[in-house]
Amino acid sequence: MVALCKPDQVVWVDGSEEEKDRLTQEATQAGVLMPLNQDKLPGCYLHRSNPNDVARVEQLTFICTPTKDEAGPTNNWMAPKEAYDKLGKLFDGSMRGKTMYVVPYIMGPASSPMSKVGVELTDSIYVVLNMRIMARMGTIALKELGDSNDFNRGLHSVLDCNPERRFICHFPQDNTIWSVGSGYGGNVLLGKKCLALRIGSYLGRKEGWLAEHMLILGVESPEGEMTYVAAAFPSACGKTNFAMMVPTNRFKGWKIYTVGDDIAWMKVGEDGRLRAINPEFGYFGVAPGTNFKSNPNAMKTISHDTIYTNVAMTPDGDVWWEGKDGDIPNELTDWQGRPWTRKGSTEKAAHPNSRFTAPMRNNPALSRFAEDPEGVPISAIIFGGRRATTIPLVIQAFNWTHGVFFGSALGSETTAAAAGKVGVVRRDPFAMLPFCGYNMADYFAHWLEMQAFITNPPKVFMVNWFRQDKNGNYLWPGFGENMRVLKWIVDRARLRVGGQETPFGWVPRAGDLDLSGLHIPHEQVDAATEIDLDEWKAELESHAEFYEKFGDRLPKVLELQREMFLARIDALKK
Ligand code: GTP
Ligand code: SPV
Ligand code: MN
Repeated sequence: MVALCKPDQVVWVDGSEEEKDRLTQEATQAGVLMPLNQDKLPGCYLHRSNPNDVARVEQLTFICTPTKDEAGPTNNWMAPKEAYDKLGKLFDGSMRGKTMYVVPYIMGPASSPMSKVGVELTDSIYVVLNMRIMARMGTIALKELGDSNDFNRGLHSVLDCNPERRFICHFPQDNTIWSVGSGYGGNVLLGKKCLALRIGSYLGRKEGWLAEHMLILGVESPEGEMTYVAAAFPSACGKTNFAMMVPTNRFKGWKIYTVGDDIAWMKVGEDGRLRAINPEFGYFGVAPGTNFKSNPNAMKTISHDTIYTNVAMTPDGDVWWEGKDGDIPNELTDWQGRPWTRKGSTEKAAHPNSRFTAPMRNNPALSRFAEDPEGVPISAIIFGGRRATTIPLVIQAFNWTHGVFFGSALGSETTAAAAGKVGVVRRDPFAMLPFCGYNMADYFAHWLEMQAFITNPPKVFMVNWFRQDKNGNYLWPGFGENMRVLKWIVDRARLRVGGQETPFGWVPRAGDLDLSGLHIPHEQVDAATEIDLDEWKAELESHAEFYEKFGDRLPKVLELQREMFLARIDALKK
């Protein structure tokens, strides 16, 4: 790769504190990082990306399997040879005058049977400093690798950051990722979406485990009973917030512990239970909307040793974004470095997909099992999306197959986490649409097959925190109030609370959801939990178009489920 990219020098990173200080100083001198107010935010820096490079680019992300069918209808595909040729030309000489950093890293706790080693070669000092937060990196990874040859080969160059020369290519058969032309998180921190999800899901199918876009949390009752839950919500749909939730006052004594906030690797343990680890070491979280009321644990987590990307800055070197606590400042520097005033500016001061990169060990709610090499046992799996209509606050699948149907048909409104139009409902199965590294129909089949290996499969649920009234206001208050829903989920998973059967699953009966002390009108809760047969009919009919993409490859049982639910509606409406 050195012969290809022709860097001026090669630096092997070791992950030490001294190295961090040296690289931070270099990045500051080069203007890649700006020191923030070190009294308020010790160890914190601001990075402003190229304005054309602020989110994942799904149309430029490719799965390069030998055949197009292996990548499937939901992925962009490029033949491996074509991709290597095309990107090879772009990498040729791309690091002239630059440093190539060699970044060895582990996804997962050191010496966990579930962990994987990667090596990312990059010419971006910003990538190195972010990787150091997001993964266990440096000497520790070389030690983990030993003399094995089994590691992910990652190559990254920012080039001139031109969207015309931007490609993120995955070669699952080669355990290789080539990323060029971007400096943005999900496109370039190759351990995260590229390895842990796209290559990971491919390996998971081959090796019999699951790589998922899921948070993992532990919820502890006042009596000390701990239950672990994994939840898949699409990008910018509430995973980090749910994983760090501080329960509403009504649930004094209940506590949420974070195991992971974005990615779960799950396999069946020796006890026959589904066990999950978080392969990451830090959080790459959405800044807007984060405040001491919505997510106090995140605010504490990002108060030191954090890299901020594309947020606004106050005159005294503090950070700011839309939805932060306190009054809106009169004057700011916006995410592009331009002056911004409260009275005069119409654009947002922080980019809607501005982010923080913070060490997981900063999190006051970090689970003491977050680094357990065996993972935590999962009792419930939750799917959720951002849906203004149709999907109720919570509903439980009748069984595992029905749960896989829930996941396969998940829909959500698009967000700023990916380039493109925001707010359009699209199918985002298992919140994995942009992250599944092989044919999505085979992925559904893999999920269906997993049941055979799990002695006591987790119960499966669907939630929606984002249903709206006709004026566009959220019906459900969300955040810490989501504990009310989680409590029902835990009790259902432990078979000790009632439910009401509907044509599409179990929902709480009146009285099953603890609503005491919730200061919203009863009708509003009713509207958030309502199941409208006409809306569901339209929903199920809209799944057909999505399913048809997969042709015969779609597991038959999923289409049968869809038709059965439609038939149940018709029977009810007679
Ligand atoms: P990625 O990092 O892109 O995968 O996002 P995520 O799924 O971790 O989403 P995150 O928790 O960062 O939340 C995204 C946005 O949704 C933020 O602006 C939150 O404030 C908002 N949000 C999170 N939970 C809730 C909720 O319960 N209700 C409402 N109304 N908004 C929420
Ligand atoms: C997401 O978009 O789901 C993220 C941010 O978690 S990124 O790392 O850019 O993918
Ligand atoms: Mn994510």
